[in-house]
Amino acid sequence: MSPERLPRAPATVAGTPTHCPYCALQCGMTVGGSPVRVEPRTDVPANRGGLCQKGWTAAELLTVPDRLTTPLMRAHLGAPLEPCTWEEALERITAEITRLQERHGPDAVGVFGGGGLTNEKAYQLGKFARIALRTSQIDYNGRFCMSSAAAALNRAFGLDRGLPGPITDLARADAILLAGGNPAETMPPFMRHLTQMRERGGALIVVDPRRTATARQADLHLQPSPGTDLALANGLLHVAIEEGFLDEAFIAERTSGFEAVRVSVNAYWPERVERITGVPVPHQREAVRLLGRGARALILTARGAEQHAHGTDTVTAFINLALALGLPGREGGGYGCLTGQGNGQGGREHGQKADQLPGYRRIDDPAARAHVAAVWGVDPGIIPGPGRSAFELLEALGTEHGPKALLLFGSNPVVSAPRSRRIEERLNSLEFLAVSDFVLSETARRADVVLPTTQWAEESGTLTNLEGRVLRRRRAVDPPPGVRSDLQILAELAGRLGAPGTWSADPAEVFDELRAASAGGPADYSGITYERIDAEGGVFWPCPSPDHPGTPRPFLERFHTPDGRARFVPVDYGGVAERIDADYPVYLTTGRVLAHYQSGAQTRRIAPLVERAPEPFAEMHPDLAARLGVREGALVRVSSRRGSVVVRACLVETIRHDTVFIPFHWAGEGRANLLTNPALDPLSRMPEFKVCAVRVEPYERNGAAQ
Ligand SMILES: Nc1nc2c(c(=O)[nH]1)N[C@H]1C(S)=C(S)[C@@H](COP(=O)(O)OP(=O)(O)OC[C@H]3O[C@@H](n4cnc5c(=O)[nH]c(N)nc54)[C@H](O)[C@@H]3O)O[C@H]1N2
Ligand SMILES: Nc1nc2c(c(=O)[nH]1)N[C@H]1C(S)=C(S)[C@@H](COP(=O)(O)OP(=O)(O)OC[C@H]3O[C@@H](n4cnc5c(=O)[nH]c(N)nc54)[C@H](O)[C@@H]3O)O[C@H]1N2
Ligand code: SF4
Ligand SMILES: [Mo]
Repeated sequence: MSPERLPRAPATVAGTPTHCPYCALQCGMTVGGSPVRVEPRTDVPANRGGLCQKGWTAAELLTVPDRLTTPLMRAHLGAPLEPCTWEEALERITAEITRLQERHGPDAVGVFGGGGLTNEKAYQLGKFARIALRTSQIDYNGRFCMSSAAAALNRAFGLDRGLPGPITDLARADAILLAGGNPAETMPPFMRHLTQMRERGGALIVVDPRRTATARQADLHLQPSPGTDLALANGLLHVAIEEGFLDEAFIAERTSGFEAVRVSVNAYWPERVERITGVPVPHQREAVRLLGRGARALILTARGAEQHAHGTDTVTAFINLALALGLPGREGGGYGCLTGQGNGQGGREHGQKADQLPGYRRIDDPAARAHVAAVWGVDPGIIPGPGRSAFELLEALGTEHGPKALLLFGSNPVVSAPRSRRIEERLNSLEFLAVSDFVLSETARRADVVLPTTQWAEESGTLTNLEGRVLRRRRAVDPPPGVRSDLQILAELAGRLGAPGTWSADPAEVFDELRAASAGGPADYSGITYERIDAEGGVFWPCPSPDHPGTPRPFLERFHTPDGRARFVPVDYGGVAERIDADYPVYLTTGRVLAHYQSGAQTRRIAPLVERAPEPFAEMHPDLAARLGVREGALVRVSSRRGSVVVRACLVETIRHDTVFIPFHWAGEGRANLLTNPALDPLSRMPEFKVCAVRVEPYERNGAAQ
């Protein structure tokens, strides 16, 4: 069913204004009625009355038949998960933590969080790890999401903010280049901002190995081979220099380091870039002219360009281009990344990252430690140092020097982590796993204790959307009896563990503490209150005091580096981590479809979404399929050096001949992450989800071709 054909709710659902449970667009919706329904809000700029099919069906998430409403526990290894009381579940967790930490030290317990958690939960989870568990071993799924853009933004601008300004700026742009994003499926209401821009004469350039629904709406589609964006971006800068599009005044006044970049892109002449990327020279020149001709242009990246073993350098190459054209100095222009999860932005600011304290502070900075310790009421000496990044943490589980127990909130790594068979083995080797979730995800299924938690419309808190705007999630319905919020769970466990400090389960109180902890840090929330968010329709961080208006466009006047200048950084293309060869002759890339969200734990439980996208598939070009002897709809086996999957072939003219695409939303034999390559970016520790080498064969059962 298309989103348009879904029944429209009556004009007004009397209910509570809140936001969608899923992606970073955080579309405004009203939740209410009986049975509970959702309806789009028109007062939220991001969606102005629009929702995608996931949003329209979000109310069904509240009543999925297998909703968890009682804690579950396994009596011993191999025993089934069985209902238990909260007292039993929390006591067991406390006992296991105590036992393992006594034997192996504080780092024996790890914590894994998620970018869908509210700011309050993310903050409390980081605090819980550091001073209730005293473990350094905490990280979260955002490492798999925006970490490369975050690392590149910090390096160039000194601050990691998704979009450089309000989303309504997009409609006023003269040109937008979007590298590796497919918002027509991943954030459908976002498209109206791009459409408005085009209606006003602005040009849309999309860079994607597939001619996606987004690329089809573009004025220019560049279709590079996966993993070659860095060479393309360097090439575009080469052309921009050659054709005289540099903003010399901006470069001189607001940046440093351009000379080294100018020299480094000498080697990226258009014909060479065409050979590397497959993007024809005239398309390269056209892209530069569209970007260079207007005053306000934006360069945006999303996961397609970022989820690479050289993701940070790739984003840096696009930032170099934006800086050379002077875009960040113009209102409505600049560089931005599309954040992904509901709280993709806020979730990366308040301390669930391995190297971070709240307010985007560094955990190895003595002044930051002293400030946060004072807010927490502890000695700075008890706060551990930096821990392992997400994939490295998961990979270390159950090993000699790794954590023996894991507490997991808001992620489903059995489906979403790269090389997921290995991660499954690591999870199985743990002495103890506890998962908080509202459904029995593939990861929760493996836990020793499962805690049933409240979900979006049953709780309140704040989330920071892709614009950097802090929004209120409001409680619209009562949670089912028996479930508790993540904040309640953390407060209970902290009490049982004898943790220092105060542990409120009230989001408003936790937010006030977060404000104090973030004060003076790069992501300063201290001037933001629930009341202000309500009155102002959200507040943009940084917002350092109650009378500060918030910061919609943080880079317009100066950058957040010590000298206030943006830094050019020369970057070189070194190829993808795993090249195609005779054994694995095709590139695999992975990503998303409209109907499903992430690991699918939520959306695979909602009938209209399952109906729209029932099973995994491999998109491939008919010419490739013909060479392989594969027919439309036939089963194929796709194998990499790490594993193989069996999925249905879906033949489309819109993909490159050398590439197949498999969405990652499904578990079991069609799990894309059985194939993916966990080669990590040296700076961001992002895995190379977006390209690896595979072999595709017709799937033969009992010797007979299907
Ligand atoms: N329906 C839906 N929406 C979502 C989500 C979801 O799971 N489902 N998840 C949310 C989250 S957390 C995120 S992070 C965002 C992600 O949002 P997007 O980044 O838009 O999503 P993806 O499908 O992962 O990747 C986008 C595109 O990158 C292309 N691509 C693959 N390899 C390359 C490459 O090497 N270079 C370039 N230039 N492009 C490449 C793919 O063909 C794909 O079309 O979506 C959010 N919204
Ligand atoms: N091959 C491939 N793999 C990828 C990607 C890709 O493009 N390709 N993309 C990566 C990206 S960008 C991302 S963001 C990750 C996401 O992948 P995951 O981290 O697995 O994300 P979700 O499926 O959203 O998992 C969230 C889980 O937490 C639960 N949950 C939701 N809200 C809450 C809450 O408030 N509290 C608690 N306790 N639980 C909650 C949900 O029910 C669900 O089970 O996947 C990554 N994996
Ligand atoms: S675009 Fe994102 S926030 Fe908006 S309705 Fe869809 S999933 Fe929800
Ligand atoms: Mo993401």
